[in-house]
Amino acid sequence: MKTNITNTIVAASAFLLSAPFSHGATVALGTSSIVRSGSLLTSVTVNSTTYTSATMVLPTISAFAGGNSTTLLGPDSGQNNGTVITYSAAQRRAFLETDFDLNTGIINPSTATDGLSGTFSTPIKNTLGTNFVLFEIAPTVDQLADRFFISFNGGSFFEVAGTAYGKTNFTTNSETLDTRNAADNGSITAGTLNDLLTSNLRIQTNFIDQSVWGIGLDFSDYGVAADADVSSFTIRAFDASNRVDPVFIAGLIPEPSVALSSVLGLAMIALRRKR
Ligand SMILES: [Ca+2]
Ligand SMILES: [Ca+2]
Ligand SMILES: [Ca+2]
Ligand SMILES: [Ca+2]
Repeated sequence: MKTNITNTIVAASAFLLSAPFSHGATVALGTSSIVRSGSLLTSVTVNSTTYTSATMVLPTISAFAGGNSTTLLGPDSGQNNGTVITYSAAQRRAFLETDFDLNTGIINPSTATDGLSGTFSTPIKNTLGTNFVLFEIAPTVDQLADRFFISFNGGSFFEVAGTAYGKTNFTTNSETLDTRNAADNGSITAGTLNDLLTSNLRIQTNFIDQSVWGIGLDFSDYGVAADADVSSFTIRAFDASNRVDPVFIAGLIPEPSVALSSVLGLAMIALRRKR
């Protein structure tokens, strides 16, 4: 009996000590993990740490190859399918590079190894725990978010499972845009980033109400050494039925308090083990 109680206390202590500092696993970012104002993401909370625009680094998109012609998710313009939309290259880039808007994204990359690549102007250090977040859209009714492959710093590709996401409480109010040929008489698949940024655009579907799902990744699970800097990533579609649709991607800059609490947590665990 005494042993059972002791075991229980030891197990409970280990849980309490490890839970706030847990790391090394993929984190589902659901409703309780985000704060937003309408469609705009205000903060993301991972492992008890809250990240804001001050501590999230959005990527600069460096390469793209579409899996089909529908590769931009824009805010609802209120216009019909087939309407011409004129977005500048900067406006298209903003969908993933600068806005915190869950209604916009660069979607449906191909299965090619340069599907959707980005760089971080400030390298993201692989500190303990989650380092990278991604939000994508999936149909609201009983569908999982898209699984995909990801590589950091040009390393090996790893699968991220569709079951690993959390479902947020946000549903998009967006429209999808098709890239079109120069004569604007047919849709084309954007084979390059330049195609994506400069092709003619028309509304493909004028109302997309899909759930936004979020996931947090720990670089350590993807072949990155502890404390190494990550300056680039590449995402590619899992297959033609699973083409991920990112609406927000960011690297996380640890706040000083995070590093300190992690160190304190490890120190406490070490002390317990010594006893
Ligand atoms: Ca966006
Ligand atoms: Ca990490
Ligand atoms: Ca999707
Ligand atoms: Ca898709």
